[in-house]
Amino acid sequence: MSAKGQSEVKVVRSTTWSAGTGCHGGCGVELHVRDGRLLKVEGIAEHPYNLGTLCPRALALREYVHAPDRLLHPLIRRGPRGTDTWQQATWDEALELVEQRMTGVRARYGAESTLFVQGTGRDVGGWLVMLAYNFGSPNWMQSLPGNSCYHPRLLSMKIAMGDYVVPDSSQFSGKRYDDPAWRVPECYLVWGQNAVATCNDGLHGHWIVHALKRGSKLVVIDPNYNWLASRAAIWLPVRPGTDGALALGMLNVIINEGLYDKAFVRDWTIGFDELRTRVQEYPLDKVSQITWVPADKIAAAARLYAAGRPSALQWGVPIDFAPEGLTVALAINALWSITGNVEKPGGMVVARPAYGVTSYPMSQAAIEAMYGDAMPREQFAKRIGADRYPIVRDLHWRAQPDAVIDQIFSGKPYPVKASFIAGTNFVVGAQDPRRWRRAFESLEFNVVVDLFMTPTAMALADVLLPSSSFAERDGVRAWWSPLTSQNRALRVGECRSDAEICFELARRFNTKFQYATLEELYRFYLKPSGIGLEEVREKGWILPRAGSRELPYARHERGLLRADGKPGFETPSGKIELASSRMKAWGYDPLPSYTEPQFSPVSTPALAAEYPLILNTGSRSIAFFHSEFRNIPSLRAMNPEPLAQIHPRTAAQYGIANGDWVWIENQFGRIKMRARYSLVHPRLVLTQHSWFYPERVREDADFSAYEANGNELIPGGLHSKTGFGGAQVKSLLCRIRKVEERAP
Ligand SMILES: Nc1nc2c(c(=O)[nH]1)N[C@H]1C(S)=C(S)[C@@H](COP(=O)(O)OP(=O)(O)OC[C@H]3O[C@@H](n4cnc5c(=O)[nH]c(N)nc54)[C@H](O)[C@@H]3O)O[C@H]1N2
Ligand SMILES: Nc1nc2c(c(=O)[nH]1)N[C@H]1C(S)=C(S)[C@@H](COP(=O)(O)OP(=O)(O)OC[C@H]3O[C@@H](n4cnc5c(=O)[nH]c(N)nc54)[C@H](O)[C@@H]3O)O[C@H]1N2
Ligand SMILES: [Mo]
Repeated sequence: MSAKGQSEVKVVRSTTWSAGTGCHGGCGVELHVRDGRLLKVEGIAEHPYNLGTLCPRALALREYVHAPDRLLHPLIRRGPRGTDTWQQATWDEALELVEQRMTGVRARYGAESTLFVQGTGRDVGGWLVMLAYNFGSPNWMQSLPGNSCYHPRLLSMKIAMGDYVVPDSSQFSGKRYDDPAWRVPECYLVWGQNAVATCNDGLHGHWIVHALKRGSKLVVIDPNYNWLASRAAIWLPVRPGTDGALALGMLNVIINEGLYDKAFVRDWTIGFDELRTRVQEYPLDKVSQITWVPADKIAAAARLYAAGRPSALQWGVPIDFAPEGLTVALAINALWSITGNVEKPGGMVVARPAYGVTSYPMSQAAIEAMYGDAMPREQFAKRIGADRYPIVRDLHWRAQPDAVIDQIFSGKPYPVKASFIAGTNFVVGAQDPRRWRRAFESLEFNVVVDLFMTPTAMALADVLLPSSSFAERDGVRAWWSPLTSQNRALRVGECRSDAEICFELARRFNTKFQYATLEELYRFYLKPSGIGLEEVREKGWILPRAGSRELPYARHERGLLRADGKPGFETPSGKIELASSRMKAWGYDPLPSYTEPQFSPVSTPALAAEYPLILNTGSRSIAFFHSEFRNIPSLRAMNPEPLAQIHPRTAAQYGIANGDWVWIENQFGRIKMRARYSLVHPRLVLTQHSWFYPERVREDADFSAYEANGNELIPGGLHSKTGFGGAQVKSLLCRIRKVEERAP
């Protein structure tokens, strides 16, 4: 106690993740708490990931953690779904009910009839897998058509290169930019990513800014003149959805002008001749016509990128959303491969979970090692979509979302009857959200786990369980590097982490579950690292040790990438496959190609006459993470209303002033947003996504889920023929007009 009778301030070091910031990075933070209240959050200056910086969401954590509308207790629905009729319950009552209802469904229809649904990569995924497998269901899934977030890019790398690569920003070294082995990328190509606001998957957005400060020349491929575009040496304002053609056009220039790395292509790739033949179908005049980017600009960008020794490339989710997103991603793999930028300092380096630590068992052997005989091979094979998509069958360990929605309605080949939904608000965030809602409304029983009352919880939950923020969680995080720890600084209400909730249920569902405590499970995860839980907690973050095989550069030459220890890549041929043997075996085109968006001035000219503008939904705001944070006052103040960016010239044409409310409409519906002048491509309307009004969620008939939500304008089920990519949320059509206020 201090002199004033207040307790001392306790400072707890932890790592950001969900819930509380969302994002896919892991920033080091100090959480200052007193008497069970979070006072403030500060970035840790010496943390190798964020180097002390924090985003507005992390800085607003105090408001988030102590938000007056947080769910503090388990709730059981007493009235019909869709009504605000809840009864507070104890954890025992709530979990008892979940156990009873879900085991009932399991006994009647089989475990596979229950879905385990997550959104993006939060501190939920590993726990949901654990719960699904120990319940006996192979059906865990992401709530996004075509798995169109990162999975197409990840799979493209797995297929072409056998590993995932990321730009080398010296993140594997404690010395960071002072590490003498690291090189500044001469060219940094940012392809469809607003990285400074979105900090994606193991890349802190500011690392790109650091490279620019050190002299990297920037190429930006983006239809919006965003912050990075304004700093670019070359900016290519591409027509949304046509990135596949652009990549093939750039490959055409690099190959035909002989700008590729001949030694690397000869020694480490296969399929170059086929690729050379294929890119002849994409001469620049044709590519320019498709993409709306002048041919000389495309050529200049290709030359600058190919000349870089090294060049780095960071890409964003629009690539996944493109029609046939997987093949677009394959074309971009070919770009960094033929220019010899793989496993080079300042180029693209292989990233794996830190020290092999992962909560995702990605092989039958790994499942057995983690969870015994909970998920036998025959049961695993029942994954929804495995019969339709060979990649789901052979490579991807989840159910395919579009196949799931179809199967809910058809009941074939087996019925779907219940769901456990954690960390997703798909009644807002999924494309054609009404169809997703109808699908889950038809199930017998739904559990939702969230921190707040969302449209998804209102519409669907029979039991609603209160989750915690990362400040209330203990854990270990190994999303590439470094290996980090999360340390609980406080508890709020009766909230529990997803780990705690799923762990308790897994024990109830599987009588043979072999872990007595969560700590035991963490120790199991850490086994491959040889690092103890105490050590991770004490140090906070652990980078790869000197001499470790996790350190990047030329690992393919040293036999450090393949399981058999031979030089090369973990692909069937041991080389980077520019023409993919696996794609061919699955019956797909082994080479990248271009597919036009389904609704576009080219595919549907008559429709485009009626809806002359390109509708692009989902540009991220730094204040929000998808549908989250609109209930947090300081963040909402940054972006109080849903915004649609439009070029001033285009706005003038429709009599729209900056800040006017506008209707955005197309053949699927209409939404209302505020027009915001910006330097987007003049034929574009660029909207935010997943808007709802938390302040009206309990009152409005539709929980305000549709009024300003771009997903209302997007058909469900759009996806690539591989099952990966193609939700096309960024390349539809629309028109726009001012909302005429009626006289009072
Ligand atoms: N603050 C914040 N951060 C986030 C999120 C969030 O909601 N808020 N969401 C997280 C998630 S799950 C994801 S997937 C990532 C996504 O983050 P990003 O990959 O950055 O995705 P977007 O913001 O959708 O778009 C990035 C840029 O692509 C441009 N663009 C739009 N359409 C196209 C196109 O067809 N081609 C090209 N080349 N460019 C296009 C947009 O103008 C924008 O500048 O962000 C993560 N981080
Ligand atoms: N039109 C359009 N739609 C899009 C996109 C787009 O660009 N345009 N982007 C898409 C993309 S890339 C993605 S990944 C999806 C994302 O979609 P989702 O991942 O479903 O994101 P949200 O809709 O915000 O729902 C997340 C919910 O989880 C809760 N939550 C946060 N952290 C935790 C946690 O740790 N535990 C639990 N139990 N709950 C938590 C939040 O309160 C929130 O209600 O949206 C997609 N939707
Ligand atoms: Mo995403």
